[in-house]
Amino acid sequence: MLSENIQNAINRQINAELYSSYLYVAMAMYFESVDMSGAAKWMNAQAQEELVHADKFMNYVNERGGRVILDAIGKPPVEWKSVLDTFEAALDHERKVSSMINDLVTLARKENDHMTDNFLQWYVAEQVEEEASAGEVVRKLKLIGDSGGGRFMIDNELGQRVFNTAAGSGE
Ligand code: OFO
Repeated sequence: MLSENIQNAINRQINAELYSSYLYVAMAMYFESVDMSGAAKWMNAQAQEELVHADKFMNYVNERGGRVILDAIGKPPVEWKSVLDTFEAALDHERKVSSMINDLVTLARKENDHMTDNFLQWYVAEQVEEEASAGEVVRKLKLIGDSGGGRFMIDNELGQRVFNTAAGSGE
């Protein structure tokens, strides 16, 4: 059985994962509006991964006999200044999510909840990937600068990303 504290904290995390998905769909729609369909595809794949993250938490709460309580999802921004600005915002967001996962681990350890601690380790590893993939795009965009040709190339490269259920679920 989950403690009330841990159940509440996981419910907040479920909301954060669903917001992440919503945020990345908003970024995808911004990219569509500036004719960056490859970057939009990258963001849509990321949005689907976030749904897997939320789903894994929901399954875990149910398995432990807890109750998932869904809250309202915040409104994401509509516009960003540039492609680089958007990916920097995605990286910042992932850093915030990593810090939330760290806080959850700290809480699980404080309460001696080894099952939750063990479950959360998947997310600890996943956050390394999340920060690395957004960070890699940020670095490339900084190298390319403002050139139209570079923008075309990176859009093409980002468009190669496909949603991978295995990567999203960690299996
Ligand atoms: Fe769920 O990892 Fe991104 O937010």
